Amino acid sequence: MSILTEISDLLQKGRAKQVKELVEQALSDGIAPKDILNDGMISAMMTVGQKFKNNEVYVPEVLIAARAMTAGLEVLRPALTQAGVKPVGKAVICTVKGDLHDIGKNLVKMMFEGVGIECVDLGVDVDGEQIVAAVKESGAQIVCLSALLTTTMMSQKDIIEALKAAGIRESVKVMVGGAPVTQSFADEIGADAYTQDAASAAEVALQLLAS
Ligand code: B1M
Repeated sequence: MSILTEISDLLQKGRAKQVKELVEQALSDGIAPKDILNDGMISAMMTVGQKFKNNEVYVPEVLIAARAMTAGLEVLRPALTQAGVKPVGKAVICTVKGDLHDIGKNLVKMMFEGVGIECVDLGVDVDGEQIVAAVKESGAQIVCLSALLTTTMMSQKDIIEALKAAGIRESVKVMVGGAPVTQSFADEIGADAYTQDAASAAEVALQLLAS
């Protein structure tokens, strides 16, 4: 069994300690961090999601798999975020109101930090009022909104409306993402950018900062 298959297998079983150790080993074997992330970890979470959908596993199993993913991500963090990158901008980042999924949001944050974008991380279940206050306080140029549930996607729109109501919509670029979000939804709610994954989000954020 390849080490990436082993990581995937252990992650699905929620074995956080072993996932951590194997991610360390994979890095010291010279496997590219993005391959560990995509082929060992994200694909494993997709499998867990599919099993959850089919009622083959339930919330507790999903939760322990998520914990194992978080443990593995912590080991990957230094490899994904090169130390000493000069700050090029600032982003306020969160998972939106009603939504507690934070793995994708944390990944976006890591990728942003990796290209030198400082992040004000508001965590999960965040509403427009909190975003408006954080943008005013931090002077961030980008707002990054993650939503994983079809029922919380509209919270992204609510936050854009809150930015408009506060008169600061034009001072920030709003980026949206998360599994159910699409380019057409992003267009519909008036976001400035949508990307499917965290690495492209960082690339697009750099373009937005440069424009
Ligand atoms: Co939940 N969950 N969950 N869950 N969960 C999903 C999302 C689901 C698709 C599972 C399924 O049915 N197949 C389903 C949603 C269905 C829907 O709305 N269509 C679901 C459900 C139903 C629920 C509950 C309602 C279950 C319940 O209680 N009955 C509940 C809701 C709680 C709440 O939020 N209010 C719930 C709870 C949970 C746990 C707490 C157990 C746990 C979350 C733990 C945590 O995050 N700390 C959990 C998990 C882990 C999942 C799955 C299995 C995995 C999500 C994940 O972390 N993926 C998920 C199934 C799936 O997604 N296939 C599922 C890995 C992560 C790297 O991917 O976050 O998509 P993702 O991020 C990607 C991209 O989307 C993108 O970048 C990343 C890749 O590079 N991205 C962005 C994300 N944000 C971005 C922002 C950007 C740009 C890109 O710019 C701003």
